[in-house]
Amino acid sequence: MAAVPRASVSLRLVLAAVFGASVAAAPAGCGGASAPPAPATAAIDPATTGTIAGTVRLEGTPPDAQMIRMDGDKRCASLVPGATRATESYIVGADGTLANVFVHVTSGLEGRSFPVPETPAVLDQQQCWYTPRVVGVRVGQPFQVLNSDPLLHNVRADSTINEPFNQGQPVQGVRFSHTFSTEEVMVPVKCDVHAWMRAWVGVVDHPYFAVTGLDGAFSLPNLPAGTYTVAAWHEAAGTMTGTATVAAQGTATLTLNFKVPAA
Ligand SMILES: [Cu+2]
Repeated sequence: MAAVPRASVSLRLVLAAVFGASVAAAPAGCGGASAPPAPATAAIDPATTGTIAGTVRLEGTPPDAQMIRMDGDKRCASLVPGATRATESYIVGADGTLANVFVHVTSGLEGRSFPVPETPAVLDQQQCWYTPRVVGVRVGQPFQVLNSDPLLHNVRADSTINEPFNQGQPVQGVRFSHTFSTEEVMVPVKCDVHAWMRAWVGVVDHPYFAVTGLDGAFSLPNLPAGTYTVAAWHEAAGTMTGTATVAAQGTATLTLNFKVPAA
């Protein structure tokens, strides 16, 4: 495949490996009153697919983390060394790589539908903290909230498109299962008992999403050859998009650079 040029223009992409006919990018759209997941369209021949891969970085210096006191709930405090924990609004690795970014395709997949996994996506509560902080789930896929702590949590999803839920979980090991009915990026999740607990759920109706780790990397494999809009969301830095054109059996590189918002 062709060599991959790289640039890092904020709010725009970089891409490579252009091949064959491209699909015009339609306006990004998500949410709305989409119906229950349609039956999956015909399986995609792997020989016709490629990958969008890249890295998300943060430009600028983020505000310092704040220390959270967890001694308001003595049982939380007993689980956490020092009874404090730093906020995680920005988790930045070497060279500015940015973690906890939800990356997903927002256009280019029109007319396609995909099998929905039966395996649940899980949001855990451990030591009075959500793990992971950002999680993706498919429309129609089981979403489970697990309480691994020996104390009461109350998980509240403040969704604005899907039906919200509010569920007490008083017992260690209990799981609450929910299914989202339509796309929503992102659904904020909070705990009514512990005000510092924060998580976000990205609900999409296709398998092309990822959450970055400390290396800022993401990969969206098995995409049919074509042109796609890719959106990235971060809890503090906001949202941005890029575009990439994928060739069959090729890899398009997409660099997404967030800026620290002005205070
Ligand atoms: Cu809690």
